[in-house]
Amino acid sequence: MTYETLELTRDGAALRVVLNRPGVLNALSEELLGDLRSVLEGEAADESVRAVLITGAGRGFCAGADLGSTEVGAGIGEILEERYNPVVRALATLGKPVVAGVNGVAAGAGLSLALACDLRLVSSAASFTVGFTGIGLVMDASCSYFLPRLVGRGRALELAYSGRRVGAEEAVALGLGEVLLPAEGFAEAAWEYVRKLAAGPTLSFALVKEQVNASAVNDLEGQLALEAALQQRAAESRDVREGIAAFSEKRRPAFEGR
Ligand code: T3D
Repeated sequence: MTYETLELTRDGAALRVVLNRPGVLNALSEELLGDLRSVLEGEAADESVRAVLITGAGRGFCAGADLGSTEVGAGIGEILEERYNPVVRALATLGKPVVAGVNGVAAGAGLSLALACDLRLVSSAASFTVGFTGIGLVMDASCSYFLPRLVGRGRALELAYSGRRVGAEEAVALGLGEVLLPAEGFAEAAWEYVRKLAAGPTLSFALVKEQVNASAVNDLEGQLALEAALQQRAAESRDVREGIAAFSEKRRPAFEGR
């Protein structure tokens, strides 16, 4: 399927989704959010796709809600439930690695999208701002969930109160992003990173993601029980047999993702 607001590229088992409204730093229109939901629930969910990269066209990653087309006021709660939250749920629960390639500024709900991905590759040209408070709103689209978990309570509040724009190096030091890459060649390096993930043991990755998601709410007993159950499933996979055979034969494993 083709989309007006997104550009999709497939290379083997890797899928790249480019937010494609560069004139407004890829701000989130109703159409873009609908398209993104459709891709996450459709193309990206297909089992032939084993890793997903989400990045932005032009000099921005995503500047949050499109303030040109959105009327912020009564009804915003419904808009969040209908347009934003399904996208966040899909990102956070898709059973494969979902990587944000933060090529430029990530603001407001654009920051939320980046934080809801499994990990963030950060271009040295990127920057991050909580944004919401700059226009008198509160964090939404999962920012209030992921931000304190990634950077800690005090830092989350400092970033939200100040609304300051954090550069790439500080962002990675704070935990807003995980891998810092040079701006020059960023698009290709990010794509290469995700293509490698797509050749990995996808079922194992999916189960690890489930473990990490559950660890946000489980106590130790709950997590130990989950580990035992999920390890049982992983141990019965074809990829485990291949991983162990490759280790014994001193070669690189050829994982199938199941
Ligand atoms: O109903 C709902 O959907 C509610 C949901 C709300 C969730 C939210 O996300 S609230 C937060 C919304 N986002 C913001 O408040 C951020 C607004 N943008 C900025 O603060 C700045 O643009 C940035 C810090 C992101 C980047 O600054 P800079 O100096 O690098 O770029 P710029 O010159 O400000 O922006 C470039 C263009 O993009 C400019 O257009 P122009 O003048 O060249 O024609 C600017 O108007 C446009 N743009 C930037 N952000 C948005 C936008 N257009 C629409 N919506 C935007 N969010």
